[in-house]
Amino acid sequence: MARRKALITGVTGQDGSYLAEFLLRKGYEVHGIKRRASLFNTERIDHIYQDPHEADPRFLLHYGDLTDASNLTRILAEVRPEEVYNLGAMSHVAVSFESPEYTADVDAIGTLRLLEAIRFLGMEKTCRFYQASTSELYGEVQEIPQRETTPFYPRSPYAVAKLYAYWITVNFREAYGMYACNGILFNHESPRRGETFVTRKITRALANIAQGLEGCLYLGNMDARRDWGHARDYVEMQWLMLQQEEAEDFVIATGVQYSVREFVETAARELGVELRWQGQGIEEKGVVVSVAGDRAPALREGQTIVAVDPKYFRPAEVETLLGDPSRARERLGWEPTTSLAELVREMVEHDLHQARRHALLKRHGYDVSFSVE
Ligand code: NDP
Ligand code: GDR
Repeated sequence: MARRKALITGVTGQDGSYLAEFLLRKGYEVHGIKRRASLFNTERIDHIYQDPHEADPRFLLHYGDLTDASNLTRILAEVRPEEVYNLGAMSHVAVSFESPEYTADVDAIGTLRLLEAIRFLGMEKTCRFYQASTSELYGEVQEIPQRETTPFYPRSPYAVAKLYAYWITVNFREAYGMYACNGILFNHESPRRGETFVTRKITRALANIAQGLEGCLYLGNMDARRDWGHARDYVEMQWLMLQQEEAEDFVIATGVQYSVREFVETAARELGVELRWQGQGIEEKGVVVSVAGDRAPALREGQTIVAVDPKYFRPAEVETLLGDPSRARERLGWEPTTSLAELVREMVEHDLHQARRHALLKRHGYDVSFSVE
């Protein structure tokens, strides 16, 4: 029997890498679209890379871009996948205020390009389509918790672009009978999370500070509240959404929320560090109260290791997001398996391991440079 084929846009990203692993385990032939860059950008998928010269590879990469319709059409025509996962996006909310037009081109029109290519090739009845929709659609929340029926109110160029992508996916389902669905996923994180999203920024910076490689972690709005899950759990739901009898849109969330400040405290505790908050607003600081164990040898009582930098405030903020995953629980059997404490532990372990390696190299006179956001 022929192998099922899946095509993933955004395969080099956090979710793309977990989804590719998951689909390979399921026996799929997995095709991924990656952008050309001046450096390798495949760090997250190098461990599953297969040399195309080897016999019968099951993981294949294609150069492409969501801004390039002819390229998308050609790849789809060559691969003829049964499932397309559109995970590619300019996915950083703050950056979307700096590059709103590009964000719209990739996140909104890119989705249309992909759907039109499927239709143009006559594949709309044979190819199922997953759109990476987002809790950012709820923005200025109209109902707590947010579910599939909660009205949208996007608060950034990113969210507005994703709103278009959401509706064009629904429209292709209704207009052409295509199996196309939206996963409205709340924030999900992992050790593979991009370094400038707040969770990874926190675990990476605190690990570096604990090892004496950085001095202070600068953050924006620490009152923001998010419903954080683990990316590995969430990609399984992306696949399940494409295995139903009928295409439907689903919220995927844990149903529990925490503030950015609470995330910082939890990560610090993983390093054996207790923090006290001093000051308010842009004067707020996280000061070390005690250090236990051997994970933070560079830290001393009274040291300030967290501070606010207003440059990280957003022109319009999404203050609070909390999902209600009841529909996914009932119809997909969704149960979040990773608690926030477990998620933070895994991320801190990973970043501490890296920080210790850097610190060791530095002690032995090697130049270690890494970017600090
Ligand atoms: P990442 O930022 O980690 O990955 C984004 C991927 O999109 C990368 O592979 C990136 O390539 C690729 N990409 C960016 N621009 C283009 C382009 N012009 N053409 C083709 N590919 C492009 O995001 P995540 O993995 O975290 O998220 C996956 C998707 O899910 C995104 O669409 C995101 O908006 C959405 N989402 C994410 C949530 C989360 O909490 N993680 C929650 C809800 C939705 P490169 O590596 O070259 O930069
Ligand atoms: P978000 O994630 O905007 O929810 O989008 P991010 O981690 O960037 O921000 C979460 C909240 O933390 C606040 N914050 C900071 N954020 C960043 N990045 N850096 C900081 O220094 C900082 N300080 C405070 C933010 O203001 C915000 O309120 C993510 C992305 O993955 C999207 O692609 C996805 O659609 C949504 O999650 C669901």
